[in-house]
Amino acid sequence: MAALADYQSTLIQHAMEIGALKFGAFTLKSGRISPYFFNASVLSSGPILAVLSSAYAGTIVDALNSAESPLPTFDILFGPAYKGIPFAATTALVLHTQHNLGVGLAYDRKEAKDHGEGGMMVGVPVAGKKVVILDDVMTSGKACRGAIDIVVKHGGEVIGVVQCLDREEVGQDGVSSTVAEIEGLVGKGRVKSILKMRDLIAWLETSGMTGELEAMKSYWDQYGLK
Ligand code: OMP
Repeated sequence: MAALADYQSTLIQHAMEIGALKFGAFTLKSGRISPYFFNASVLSSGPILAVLSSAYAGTIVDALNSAESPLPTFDILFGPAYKGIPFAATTALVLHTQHNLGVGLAYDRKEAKDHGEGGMMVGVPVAGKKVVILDDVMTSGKACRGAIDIVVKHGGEVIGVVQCLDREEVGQDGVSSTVAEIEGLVGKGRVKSILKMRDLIAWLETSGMTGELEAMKSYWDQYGLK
């Protein structure tokens, strides 16, 4: 396992302290029973948003500069409702203040508004623009696929995806990886994440939480990347 970068262990440490990362038995949206759950909605204070959005922005900038699998320059960060919205907003702000990179912000509503400005989309119109989707957690890729569909339906081109946590699981067919399935839609090497499941395992290896570590490894054997 590769050593964790400082920002990764800081984020895991904060997530543990505030109960955003929990170990136990959790039923996921996909129906899989997981020994851990990452609840990004708990990441809701100024200090933790600062840590998180700096990590998202750093991941995006590294991806733009990557030699192996660069992310093309893009126009808009799209945060899917609901949890993606504050994270995309604070990350767009940090891209500007810390990296001198100006991108637009867009997000969707879960229910169409039938008065005022109306519609499903808020923020900079995505039509004809290059869009990066920014969201919390990827498991089977269902949520991510939904976000891609929305952007495409409104005329945008999705050129990348950034997640807080890639759980590195096999996709809905139980065979190919979720990342490979999503990269089939947005381009190879264009699904990026701050943390991966292997980083949580690496962190557990240094923390002395042996029971949790064993449970994580057997989950990986069942649903992890093949
Ligand atoms: P998929 O749509 O299967 O990729 O699952 C991703 C979504 O599941 C996230 O957007 C969350 O709503 C939720 N989730 C978590 O928030 N944390 C987890 O650790 C696991 C899940 C999940 O249900 O798979």
